[in-house]
Amino acid sequence: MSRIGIRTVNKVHIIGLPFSTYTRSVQLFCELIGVNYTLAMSHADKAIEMHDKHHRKLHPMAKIPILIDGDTHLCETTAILHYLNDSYASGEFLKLDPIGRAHQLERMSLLSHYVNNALIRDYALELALPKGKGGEVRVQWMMENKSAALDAVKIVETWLAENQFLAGSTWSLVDMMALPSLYYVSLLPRELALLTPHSPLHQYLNNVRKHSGAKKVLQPANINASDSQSAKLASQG
Ligand SMILES: N[C@@H](CCC(=O)N[C@@H](CS)C(=O)NCC(=O)O)C(=O)O
Repeated sequence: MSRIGIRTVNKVHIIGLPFSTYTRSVQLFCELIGVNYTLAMSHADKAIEMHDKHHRKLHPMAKIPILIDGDTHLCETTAILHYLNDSYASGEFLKLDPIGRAHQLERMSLLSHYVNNALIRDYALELALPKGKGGEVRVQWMMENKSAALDAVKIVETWLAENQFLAGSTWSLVDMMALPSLYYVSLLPRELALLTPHSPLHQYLNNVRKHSGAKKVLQPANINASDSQSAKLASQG
């Protein structure tokens, strides 16, 4: 597979919300490869309301993030990360050998289809955007989902038993896909914690946050549950 090589870029625009995990995956990658970006729920200077007509034009399922690069708009985090990697990072963040690459793609797919949902949508998000009556946190619901979330943590811990990063000895797109969710999980209060004190995830998160760009993105979320964009995000999970 040929590498496409580094292009120069003035600035890309990420349509998203700063606390959204997938938005953060794209933001994190831009920070790591030094691509300048803006981030807002807007397109061409027009505000976008979550799920509105404009939003659906850019993403048929009205999800975030969406990347704007000149005339190109692209949705779905995996596709966006691939595009940025090939266009602005010489493809360095995925292996080139077919099996090494396929294993990395396998992990990205496991994360985006199962692991991240078990950790965030079906567990941690409830604390930030509770869906109980009168805005109460559904603790019982979280407890019912806890064993699936713990299984998801174990999957990622197994990967870390092999290497310092999630799919090899250096950063890869797998780390981008996982880090925002794993960071949020590390902030859970003790009574709802998913990580044991000895989890290798603590060391991993400490290591990656030594990178100034990673530290900038991996910060506690500032979520206002009464904000309409956040409420719409919560309503879909
Ligand atoms: N498959 C999408 C998932 C993105 C996603 O679920 N984004 C969440 C925010 S982290 C979202 O847009 N939620 C709003 C909704 O589901 O309506 C991707 O990989 O980008």
